[in-house]
Amino acid sequence: MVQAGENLQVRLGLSRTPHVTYRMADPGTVLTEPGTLAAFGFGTGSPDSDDPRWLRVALESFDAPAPIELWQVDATVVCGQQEAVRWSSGGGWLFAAVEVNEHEAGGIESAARQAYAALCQFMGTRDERCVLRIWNYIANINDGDDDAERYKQFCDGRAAGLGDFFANGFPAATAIGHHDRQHVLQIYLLASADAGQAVENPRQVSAWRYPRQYGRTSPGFARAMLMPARDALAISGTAAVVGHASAHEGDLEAQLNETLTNLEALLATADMPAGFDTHSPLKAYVRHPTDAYRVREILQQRLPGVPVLLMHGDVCRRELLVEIDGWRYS
Ligand code: 3EB
Repeated sequence: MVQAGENLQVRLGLSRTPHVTYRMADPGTVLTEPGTLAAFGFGTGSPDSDDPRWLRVALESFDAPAPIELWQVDATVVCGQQEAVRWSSGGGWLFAAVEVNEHEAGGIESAARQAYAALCQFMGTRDERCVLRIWNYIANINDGDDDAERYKQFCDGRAAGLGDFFANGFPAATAIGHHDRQHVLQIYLLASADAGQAVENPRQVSAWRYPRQYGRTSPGFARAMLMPARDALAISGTAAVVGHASAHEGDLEAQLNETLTNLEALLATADMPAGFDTHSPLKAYVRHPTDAYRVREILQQRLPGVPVLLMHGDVCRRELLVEIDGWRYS
């Protein structure tokens, strides 16, 4: 039987958002399941695979063993590699990933420029033109001071590589640091043949309007992206930023509370139901491993039953101790 919702989506030609879940499994198993668009392992201990849909993210998880993250669509998936870009597509959805070794590129700024230029060039060959969501994982993101901080160099290179690619609006994004000794910049995205709707947080200054004190090049990202079929909200990396300022310096619990308030503001702005549920996977990036237990405890209490993957990750502002991103399905 065809449900009303599916029927509507068929009529409008908008495909249902990929189903994102965490699961204890091997890449070999999940990659043979029909409809697997992408699968992610976390940490240097996670398995490797040559399949273009598999990405081993350099961030370590505090969950041991860590589950795999799975993106699944209701369609046949094809995949391949085109120069530096690994990709897969199905049902109007596109996954694309690029990894650039900083050493070979000549530093973080040129790695970011090369990576984004490669992604833009690849996107020009595709029908799935609408980039809805991007993830950026960067080694030692806070090394260097002021304008020389690596995150700021990354922002410069990203903007240079993109040119005017996002002139019509930025996708939702995450940019998080890790401590892998190999400095490989990892970037991956989800795109669609159909446009989504960017969502800003009324409690926050839009990132592309951040004042000069946060860097020469404002980060280009939307706070969240409503998916084309309006069946899910992709939530950008969200931290204790109010206005443009970092709030509650040095206070983990207050930062986490402020972050949760920001997440609720995004849901309300997007007309999504309040709160998170058992189908809405989140990630919490925690700067100090010694804070992981406390973050888990608070999130279990505040978001009962919600799948939260706890990651060791550095937020791009040194004073921020925790950041959350993820999905809210309606
Ligand atoms: C913030 O609110 C935190 O540079 O792409 C969050 C999400 C942050 C994405 C990015 C940065 C980015 O400003 C930092």
